[in-house]
Amino acid sequence: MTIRTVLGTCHHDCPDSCGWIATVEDGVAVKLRGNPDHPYSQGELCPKVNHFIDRVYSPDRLLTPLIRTGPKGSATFREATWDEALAMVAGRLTDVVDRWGGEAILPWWDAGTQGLIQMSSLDRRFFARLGASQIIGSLCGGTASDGTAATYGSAHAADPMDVRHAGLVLLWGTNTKLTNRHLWPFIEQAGDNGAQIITIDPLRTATAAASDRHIQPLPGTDVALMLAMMHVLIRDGLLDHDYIDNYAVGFEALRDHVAAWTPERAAAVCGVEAETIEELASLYGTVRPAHIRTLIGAEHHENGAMFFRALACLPVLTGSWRELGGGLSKSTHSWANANVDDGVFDPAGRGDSRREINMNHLGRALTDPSMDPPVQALFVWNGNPAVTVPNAELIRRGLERDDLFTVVSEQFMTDTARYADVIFPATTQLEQLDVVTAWGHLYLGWNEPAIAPRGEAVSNTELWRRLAKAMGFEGDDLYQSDQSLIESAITGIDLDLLRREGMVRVDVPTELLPYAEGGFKTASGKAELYSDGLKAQGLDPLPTFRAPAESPGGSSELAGRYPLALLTPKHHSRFLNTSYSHLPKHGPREGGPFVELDPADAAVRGLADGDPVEVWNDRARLTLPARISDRLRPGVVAIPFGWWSEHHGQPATANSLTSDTLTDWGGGVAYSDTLVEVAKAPN
Ligand SMILES: Nc1nc2c(c(=O)[nH]1)N[C@H]1C(S)=C(S)[C@@H](COP(=O)(O)OP(=O)(O)OC[C@H]3O[C@@H](n4cnc5c(=O)[nH]c(N)nc54)[C@H](O)[C@@H]3O)O[C@H]1N2
Ligand SMILES: Nc1nc2c(c(=O)[nH]1)N[C@H]1C(S)=C(S)[C@@H](COP(=O)(O)OP(=O)(O)OC[C@H]3O[C@@H](n4cnc5c(=O)[nH]c(N)nc54)[C@H](O)[C@@H]3O)O[C@H]1N2
Ligand code: SF4
Ligand SMILES: [Mo]
Repeated sequence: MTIRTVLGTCHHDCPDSCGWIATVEDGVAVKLRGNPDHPYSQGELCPKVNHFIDRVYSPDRLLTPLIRTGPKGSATFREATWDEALAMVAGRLTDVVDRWGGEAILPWWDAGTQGLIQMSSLDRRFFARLGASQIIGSLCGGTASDGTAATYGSAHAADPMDVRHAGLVLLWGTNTKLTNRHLWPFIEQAGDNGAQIITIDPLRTATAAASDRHIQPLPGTDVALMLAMMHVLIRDGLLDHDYIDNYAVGFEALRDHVAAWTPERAAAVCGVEAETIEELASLYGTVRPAHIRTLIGAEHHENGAMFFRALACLPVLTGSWRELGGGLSKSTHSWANANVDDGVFDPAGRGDSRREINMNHLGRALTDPSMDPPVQALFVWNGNPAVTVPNAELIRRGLERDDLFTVVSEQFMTDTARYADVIFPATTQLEQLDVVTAWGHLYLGWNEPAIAPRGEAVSNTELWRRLAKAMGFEGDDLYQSDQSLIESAITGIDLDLLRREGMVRVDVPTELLPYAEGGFKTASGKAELYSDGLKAQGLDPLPTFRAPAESPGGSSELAGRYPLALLTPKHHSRFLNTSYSHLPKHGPREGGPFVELDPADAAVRGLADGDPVEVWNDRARLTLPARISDRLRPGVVAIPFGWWSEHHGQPATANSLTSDTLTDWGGGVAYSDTLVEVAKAPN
C-alpha cells in the first residue's frame, strides 16, 4: 500500500481559505485534516469541510457528461460521451452566433471555487473569442470594496489577524463565529487581554450572543447610527485633529452635515436607544486601539456601498489608523494583488465593447423581451444561481424557456443543473491544481491535486480547453496549461516554496499599517470625508442616510402591504451557501428551512411555534414552519439561506422572495431590503 500526504487549500467562497493535508492511500483520499502549520487556520477545518471526503466520493457526484431527455427542470438526463456532448455544445454555439451574434451567449459564474485559475481564467479568452456577453457586478464583495474605496481610494484595509491587538472590537454586520470562524480565536485573544467585543447586527446571531454587548439596529439603518457616532465624536472633541488636518479632506463639510444627526434623531431611525449610541461613540472615541471588523452582510442593501463608505470615515476621525490593531478590517482580497495579477487571463484587446449584464439580473436577462439580442445560450459554472441569486422565480421562468440552450458544469445535480440541456461533470479541489487567494487573511495557498479526477470529471480549465478544441479555435492562449497559467499570474513568489510549504504570506509589511501616515489612493491623496468623485456620479458626496425604498421606512405603499423586513442570512454551520444542504451529514442534521418571527409579530398573526405559514410578496410565495424566537426585533423576520427547492418541498426558495434592486454603487444587490407578509397557511 502506498500512503502519501498532499498539501492543499480549501477553495470554498469563505474568508478562511484554510490550509489542509490530505492523506491518500493507493490513490484514494482517506483523510483530510487542517494543516497545523497554517498561521491563520492553525490546523482546524470546519463542520462543512470536515466531511469533504464524503462530498468527493458521494454517490450523487456527476461523473459523466449528461444530455437532457425530459422537460426542463425535471432532472431527466442520459449519460453521454465527452465527444458527443462537446459536439452538441459546439454545434449549438455556432448556430447561436450565426443567427443572433455572439452576445446572445451569456457566461455566468461565481466563486464556487475561488481558486485563481479554476474560478476564472481561460473562460475569459474562450468567451471573448465567441464575442459573448459579459457579466459584471457581484453577489458578494464588490459593493463593500467600492464603498470603502470611495473614502480611501482603494479597498485596502487592516490585517484581520491584528484584531488581537485591539482594546475595543466592533463586529459590524458580520457573523464571525459562523462565517469566519478561524478569526474568532484572534478576537478571543483581544478579549482575554481585556478588550470589549461589541456586535452590531439586526439579528442576535451566535456571534452577537458570544459578545460582551449586542447592539441591534433595524436592517439598513446603520448609516444613521454612524452619523450620530460622528456627531458625538465631534461634539465631544474625541478627534485626532492632527490626523484629520494632514490626511483627510472635507472635515468641515462633514462636521456641519452631522451637526443635525443627534443620537436622538438616529435612535428614531435605527431603533437603538440614544443612550446606547452615546456610549458606543464615547467608547469608540476613547478606547485604543479600536478595531472595526466588517465583512459582507451589510452590503446586501440598497445603500450597501454607503454603509462601507460611511464606516470608513470613523477611524479617520479618531486617527485609529495610526495603531496596530486599530483601523478597520474587511475582505483582504485587494492585498493579494501584491503578488497576483489575474488580468493576465483577460483576452488581448480587452476594453472591447461586448454587452455587459449585471450577474444579479440573471432573471431579467433571461426573460426581458427588450434584450437585443435575446440570451439564447447560457453557461453556468462555479455557482447555483437558481438558488443564490435574488428574484429567483424570474430565473426559473427564464431557465424553463424551450428556446434557451443551457450548459452547466457541476459536481452535483443542483437546482440550476436540473434545467441544463448539457451538464459537464466537474472535479473537486482534491482533484485539481490551483492557488487560492484568500479574502480573510494574507496567505496565498497552494493546492496540489491529491487524487485523480473521479469518473470523467474535469477541471474548469480543462473544460475550456476541450470546448475551444471542439469549436476549432486556434491560438496558444486558449490551450495554456494549468501550471503555466499559475506561473503567468503570480509574481514575486517562489512557486516551489509555495508548493512545498502549502502557504506563503503575500508580500506586504508584517506590521500592516496601510494608512498610518495617510497614503490614501484617492484623487486628493487623502481620506475623502467629502467626495467630489461621488458627487460627479450624482451620488451623495457626504456620508448620507437614505431609507431603502423596500423597507418599513421606505415606500409607504409597499410597507403598507408588506410590513415585515425579511433577512435571509447564512445560518447553518454545516452549509456553505447552497453547497452541502443536499448531503446526508449536512442538511438532515440542520433540520430544515423555517421562518423565524418575533413573539410580538407572531401574536398579532395568531401564530404558534411550528405552525405552517405562508411568507409572500409580489415576487413569490413560500410555505414554511414558523419558529418563534427572541433573536430578532419586532418587524424583522428571517429565513435561513442555503436550502434547495427539494428541501422547501416547492419550486420556490428563500431567494424567490428577495429583491434584485442593485446597490447604490459597486454592482451588488439588495437581498436584505425585502418586504414580506406572513400568515397562517390555509389548511
Ligand atoms: N457557515 C458558513 N460560513 C460562510 C458562508 C456560509 O454560507 N456558511 N458563506 C461565506 C460567504 S460567501 C460569505 S460572503 C461570508 C459572509 O460573511 P458575513 O458578512 O459575516 O455574513 P452574512 O451572514 O452575510 O452577514 C453578516 C451579518 O450581517 C447582518 N446584517 C444584515 N443586514 C444588516 C444591516 O443592515 N446592518 C448590520 N449591522 N448588519 C446586517 C446579518 O444579520 C448577518 O448576521 O461568509 C462565508 N462563510
Ligand atoms: N438570500 C441570500 N442569498 C445569497 C446570500 C445570502 O446571504 N442570502 N449570499 C450571497 C453570497 S455572499 C454569495 S457568495 C453567493 C454564493 O452563490 P453561489 O456561488 O452560486 O453559491 P454556491 O451555493 O456556493 O454554489 C457554488 C457551486 O459551485 C460548484 N463548484 C464548486 N467547485 C467547483 C468547481 O471547481 N467547478 C465547477 N464547475 N463547479 C464547482 C458547487 O458544487 C456549487 O454548486 O450567494 C449569495 N446569495
Ligand atoms: S469552508 Fe471556510 S472554514 Fe471551512 S475549511 Fe473551507 S475555508 Fe476553512
Ligand atoms: Mo459571499
